[in-house]
Amino acid sequence: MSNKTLAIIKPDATAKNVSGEIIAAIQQAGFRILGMKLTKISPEVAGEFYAVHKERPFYGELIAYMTSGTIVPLALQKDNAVEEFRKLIGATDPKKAEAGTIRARFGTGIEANAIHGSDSDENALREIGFFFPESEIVAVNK
Ligand code: 3AN
Repeated sequence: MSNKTLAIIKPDATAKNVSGEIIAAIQQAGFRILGMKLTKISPEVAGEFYAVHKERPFYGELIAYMTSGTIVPLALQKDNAVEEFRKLIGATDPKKAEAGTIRARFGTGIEANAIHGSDSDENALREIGFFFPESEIVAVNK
């Protein structure tokens, strides 16, 4: 069980100016921030990040959406981070997400669902390395 996960505050949430509220909810849930940046990515970079979804019907829209505005990737640490974080953000579709979860509070649709969270320990390490290639972040408390 890894203790790290990668989150991305998505363009809908940064556009609504709620990044601070989302970060507060993440910290109140006991996650420690190991890395954080505010950035905008190109279609090439987004395509590489979402390569696992290449065959999905929504891939093109997903890339267009994730490159449409500012995003905030965060490398996070907590025991059982991947599972704990997915509980905190709720279901992919904000309408189906449990009340109080980040997607229920801030998401507006299955695409504009406010936040990304890694779906496995293996992907968490790959995704953290993708946005935070500095070895000390990936290695903290390994
Ligand atoms: P999750 O982010 O909850 O792990 P995935 O891995 O199924 O969800 O999908 C990755 C991202 O692709 C989602 N966060 C969402 O933004 C987008 N997505 C998923 N399903 C759809 C869909 N049916 N239509 C449009 N976008 C979708």
